Amino acid sequence: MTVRIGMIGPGGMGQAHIDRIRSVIAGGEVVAISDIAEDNVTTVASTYGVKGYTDSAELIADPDVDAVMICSFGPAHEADVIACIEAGKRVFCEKPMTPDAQGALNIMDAEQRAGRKLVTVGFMRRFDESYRQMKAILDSGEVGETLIVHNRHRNPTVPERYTWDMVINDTGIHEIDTMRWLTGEEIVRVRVDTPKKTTKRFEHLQDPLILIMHTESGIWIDDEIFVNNQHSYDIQCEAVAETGTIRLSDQHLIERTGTVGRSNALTMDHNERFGGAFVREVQEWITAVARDEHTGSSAWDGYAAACVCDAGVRALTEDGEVAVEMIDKPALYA
Ligand code: ISE
Repeated sequence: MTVRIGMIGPGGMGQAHIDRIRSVIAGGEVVAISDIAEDNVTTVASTYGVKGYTDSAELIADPDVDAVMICSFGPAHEADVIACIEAGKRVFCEKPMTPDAQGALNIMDAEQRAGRKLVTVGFMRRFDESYRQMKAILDSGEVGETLIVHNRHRNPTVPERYTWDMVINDTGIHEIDTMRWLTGEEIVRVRVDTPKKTTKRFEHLQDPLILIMHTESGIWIDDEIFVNNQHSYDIQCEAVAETGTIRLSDQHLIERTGTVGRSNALTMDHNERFGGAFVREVQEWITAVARDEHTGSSAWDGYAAACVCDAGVRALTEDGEVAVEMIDKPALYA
């Protein structure tokens, strides 16, 4: 069976997914797109030869659409995810599922009314080979307990429409989810430290910043988030355990040697750095949809990350630590 996919919000990320589905992923076909920007609907629909809608509700209701991928702007996700659940269609929603916990609670309520898990959240780092190897070593117990994790999340630039809170709920959310997955623990307290600001970008941003997180058992995690470093998409992670330290290696594709010395090619783009992870996650989702099964991160993972984001956004404007508030896990997600 070929899974017929409708995509909401085919911007850069969405079109990268369409290209992957057309070139390297098996078992799926994008048959329709929707976008609130009419000119984008015309361009993307004609580029890929698919149906185009300006109203996402019409795409979700289209009988030719078996399942939906949502790649629109985070604040627009909630209504479309709930509409997919109510239509009984499986939905892959890019991160953040919702920028705040209330929206995520509304999605979990809809899924519980439906009585089954239909939502998969696009936390792609869980599918990255190097993170997976790191987790396998930590889970094996061969280096003892994990004590500390250091992260660095750097982007070349972000556009002016990137609001002050997105540092946490659009960028830091990657480490928030990855740390929950890597340690197998919830994050219970956060703090934000604010270094000297870069002059290279917009005044409305605190850039860089350090997000400090504590897990249930006391693992201490830091995350330097610097979204206007002017040079590269640079993701680093180092776990310090009792008898060993595991670190992602540099992710450059090539190393060049010449008259000016030896240098690495720097990645500028998350689609390049995490290309393999995106392919694996979307392939796994399409395969599961064809079997009418759930796979990947659930709405609970989207909710848990949003709760940490809410605390992190508060910590951006308050001194000291902020506790993460979460409901008990509903039975559907046990
Ligand atoms: C973007 O949405 C992503 O997901 C990137 O991985 C992240 O580095 C960037 O900061 C986000 O805005």
